[in-house]
Amino acid sequence: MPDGTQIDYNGLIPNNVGLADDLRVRKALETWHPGYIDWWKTMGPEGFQTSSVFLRTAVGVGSEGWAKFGFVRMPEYRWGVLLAPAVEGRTIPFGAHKGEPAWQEVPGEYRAMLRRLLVIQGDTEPASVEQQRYLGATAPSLYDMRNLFQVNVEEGRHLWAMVYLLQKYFGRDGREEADDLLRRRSGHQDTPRMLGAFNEQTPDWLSFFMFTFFTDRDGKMQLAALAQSGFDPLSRTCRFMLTEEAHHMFVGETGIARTIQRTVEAMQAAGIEDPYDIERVRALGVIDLPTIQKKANLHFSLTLDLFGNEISTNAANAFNAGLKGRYREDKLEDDHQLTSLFYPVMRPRDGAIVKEDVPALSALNMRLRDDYVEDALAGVGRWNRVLERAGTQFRITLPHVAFNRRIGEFNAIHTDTRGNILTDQEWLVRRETMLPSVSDNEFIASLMKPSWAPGGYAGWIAPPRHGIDNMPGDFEYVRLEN
Ligand code: BYC
Ligand code: FE
Ligand code: FE
Repeated sequence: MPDGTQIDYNGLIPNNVGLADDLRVRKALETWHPGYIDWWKTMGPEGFQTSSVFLRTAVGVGSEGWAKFGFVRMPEYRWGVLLAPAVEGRTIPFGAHKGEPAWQEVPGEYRAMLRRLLVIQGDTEPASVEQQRYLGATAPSLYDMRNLFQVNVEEGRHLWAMVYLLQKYFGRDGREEADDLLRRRSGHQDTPRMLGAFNEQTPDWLSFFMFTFFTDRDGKMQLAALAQSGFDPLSRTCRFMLTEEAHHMFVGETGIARTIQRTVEAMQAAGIEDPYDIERVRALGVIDLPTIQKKANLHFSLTLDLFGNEISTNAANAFNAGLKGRYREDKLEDDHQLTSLFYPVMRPRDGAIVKEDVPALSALNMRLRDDYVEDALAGVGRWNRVLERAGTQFRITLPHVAFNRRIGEFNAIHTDTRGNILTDQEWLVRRETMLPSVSDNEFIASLMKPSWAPGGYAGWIAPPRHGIDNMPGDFEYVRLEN
């Protein structure tokens, strides 16, 4: 038996959940496995299935040194089922069952609610792989290509994480949900992925970096809320997923920082001071700062929709049930039941945007979104330090939360990036000054030329400061030939 921190690599599916002795679940997962590999080969990174990629693989689940690096062909990656170690004597941290022992089995009364949360979480993971599948062909370096593939294989593993829970704890309908997770397709007309942002395109590397910065950060927040769950297997699963998630946001944050860096360097070398002198900046082969801002506006607003409605009985029910907590629930000081507390929610009222106190239980999506915005702002601040150091006045900002929204309180109104309400006509006129236009996207696409010499970088992005696993600058992170 594995002791909980060691991973058993002997079977088809690496794991630290004792699959060797759990015949029923092992069978179910081994039956699902070929369909997964088939999905990976057809919907995963296009054109690089036989390349050797310098990837990290988990070797343990403890906080120290859990990964090892080495060359792997992606279809041979050891996707496994990995849970963070159990916490002795853990109790349900919030909701109506607060203080009772954490559940090791699914509480019957909450079965449907829990299954829905697992399926929604599971659905986003393969969706992101599908969205990113063509990006290898335009990678700005082997370093970036490797990071893309690292993110992709780990999102694949996150799918395994949810499929394990479905198959272990939900029997037949869990198996059906697991099959459906391989059947839906990002952006497909008839069988789309479940949440809006996961049906959008990720057509270029600027989008990829924005996606990993903004949308993977929604992953972080949602996983952090689920890591508090009173259903202990979900909590343990999410706690380990969060250790992987940090790298995804690193890829996004540094990707954008390096893009900004390259732009300001090129502007300085050419003596261009006005960041809005877009034609001249673009002629240098770098992405002008206002276009970077527009991409941030787009991905931020798409991601805010993933938090659902600001006022939500689903969220209240999941909290009461002890299934989904708040961000850092265990660090918060209140009754963890929220029966008599209030929380301010922003909403449009009579042509203005106002804050109203509503019962805290019903405002949990809003609260998680607020925590998300704060977390994202810290990263934006680090982008701005690049601009500051370069001596330019330009700053990247996050648009108002009402901007460009499809879900929730603001879906019926248009605003500008500062939250001023616009008429439909004003919106149509100003839209392209705030969101990427067709020609902005065409310009970005024109820069997306592969740069695959070891140590080489496309002209629009600066090299990273450090290699992966301390590798030297000219390290060949992806061996393209088989
Ligand atoms: N699109 O009470 P409401 C990640 C639906 S990202 C379409 O407002 P609730 C990752 C909703 O389903 C993290 N539909 O919402 C990142 C409901 O429909 P039903 C993913 C939407 O349920 C990058 C109705 O509207 N994990 O891991 O409180 C790369 C009213 O619902 C949307 C999770 O999201 C939308 N945007 O909150 C890879 C965690 N929003 O049921 C991976 C699990 C709402 O009435 N999910 N609807 O038919 C949840 O906790 C919640 O379901 C949500 C929505 C936060 C998504
Ligand atoms: Fe994920
Ligand atoms: Fe992620």
